[in-house]
Amino acid sequence: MSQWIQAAIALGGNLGDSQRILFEAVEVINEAEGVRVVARSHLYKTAPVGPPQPDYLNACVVVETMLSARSLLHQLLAIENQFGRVRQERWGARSLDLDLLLFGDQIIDLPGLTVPHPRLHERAFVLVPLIDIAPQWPHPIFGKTIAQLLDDLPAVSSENGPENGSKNGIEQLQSSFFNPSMVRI
Ligand code: GSY
Repeated sequence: MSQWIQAAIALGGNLGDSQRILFEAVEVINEAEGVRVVARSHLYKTAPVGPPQPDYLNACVVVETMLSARSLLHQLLAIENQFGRVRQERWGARSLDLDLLLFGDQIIDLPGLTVPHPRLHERAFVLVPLIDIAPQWPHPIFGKTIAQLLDDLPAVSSENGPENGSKNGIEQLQSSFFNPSMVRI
């Protein structure tokens, strides 16, 4: 019998109607065969990391899945394409980015599939949403929880933040859809 495994996914976008795209992408993830969304974070406006470009909207979800990590990644890439993923340059603006962050406690290093995501622990725009829904999830390599990884992150200067100068370059948006639902890890 196949086992349900919990996985964490990051969503981001800064081209087009990002709020609508992120909402709909979560719905499509939830409708995928063998995948159900069990927790979703708040929605955040975040300062871009990379070349100058518009602010991003970021969020995270936790899913339970019967798929392998490779199959789940293929589903995420198909959903990115379904939303007409546009990416002008590496690290540049895009309509939808879906990153597989964590897959249970598994460590996977195969061509095209690295889990945990290799930059998960460096990115406030990922850790802040993830902490809404999975603060105690241990990073399988570093052995620290998501909350500890965020604590370890150097504070980002407000000069680099979104226009309003919010803390860590991250502003939580009000949204009735992206209200955090916690999941026990
Ligand atoms: O890696 C995801 C795409 N991306 C982002 C993002 O999602 N949010 C922020 N704030 N900066 C980013 N730079 C890149 S590339």
